[in-house]
Amino acid sequence: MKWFLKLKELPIQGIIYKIESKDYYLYDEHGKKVRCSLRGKFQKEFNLKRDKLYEIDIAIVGDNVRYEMNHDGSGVIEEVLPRVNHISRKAPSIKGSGTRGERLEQKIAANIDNLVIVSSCKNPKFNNRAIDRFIVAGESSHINCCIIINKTDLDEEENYKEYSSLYRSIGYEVVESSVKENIGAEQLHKVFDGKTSLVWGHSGVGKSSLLNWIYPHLKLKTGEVSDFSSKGKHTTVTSLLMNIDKNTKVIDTPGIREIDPYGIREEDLGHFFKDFDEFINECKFNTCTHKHEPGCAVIKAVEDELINPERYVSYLNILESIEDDMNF
Ligand SMILES: Nc1nc2c(ncn2[C@@H]2O[C@H](COP(=O)(O)OP(=O)(O)OP(=O)(O)O)[C@@H](O)[C@H]2O)c(=O)[nH]1
Ligand SMILES: [Mg+2]
Ligand SMILES: [Zn+2]
Repeated sequence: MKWFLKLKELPIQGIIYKIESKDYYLYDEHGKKVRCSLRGKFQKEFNLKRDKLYEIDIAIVGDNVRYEMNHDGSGVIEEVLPRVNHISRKAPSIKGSGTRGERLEQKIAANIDNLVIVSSCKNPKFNNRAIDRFIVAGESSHINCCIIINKTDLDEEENYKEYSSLYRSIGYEVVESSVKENIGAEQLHKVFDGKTSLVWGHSGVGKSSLLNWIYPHLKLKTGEVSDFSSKGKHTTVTSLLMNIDKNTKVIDTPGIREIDPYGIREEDLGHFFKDFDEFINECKFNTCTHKHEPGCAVIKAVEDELINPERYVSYLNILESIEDDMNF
């Protein structure tokens, strides 16, 4: 063997900021962009795991990876470094796959400090059921959740205020914002600055608009909301991590239709509702699912108006969707 073949450089480290099909785009240690592919060995792992219905994402946005350079300036990912955390949902059902597709985990991003849940007062319609689902996804990954209620300019009656106080009373930070009327920027900076935040929510609520507003150099594409259905048009098509400054990263994501939290057992769901926490230990049975069991302290707290019925309905709603889930 000739000497120069042995002279293989040690792999270098980068962070994945975007994935398009089989291309993984990284920022290297100096912030330079590198396009990479995954080393073939990962493909084998993917096939094995797919058969066991475990996961479909080997490397995801926010992952720190080690890679080697090719001569043409592209790279090959050799190793995905351990994650601090990741956030995921059940992958949407794939046409023709029966229930199987629904059981896969779709990982959205890794190594995040904040899950920023964006909702809108109107256009699309305010949806607290979805907010509660996003919260469960965040809580189950032990990630700090923050709620943005955007487009306050469209709700003259200020109906959203009831929900701001509900979520604040549970302990969540809530930002009421209007990109159109320039309200809330200061508070948003406090949420984003110095952290890595994942911005998540339905299409059309204003995720990309918010980011453009507080960090104007981003120039993300934004889209109209359909007049007919009041739904967003899925303008952002791929998750994108952006370095704002040395300590601040934001990840804009495509709006999603369904948010089904992944990998949660019935008896654990209550723990991801922080407002249920102080009652759960008082339930008669420690396997209580707070649905109909006798001696349930959560049900009693709802009756006594100590837990908001809206939150309890959301809870039952999610419980129903995980009842016939895969066995862990
Ligand atoms: N009235 C009003 N409109 C807003 C506000 N924020 C955003 N919009 C509008 O809402 C529409 C959708 O905004 P986007 O930023 O593209 O929404 P998104 O959440 O990124 O949508 P996807 O990329 O499809 O997930 C655009 O027409 C924005 O101008 C707001 O505070 N008030
Ligand atoms: Mg967008
Ligand atoms: Zn109970």
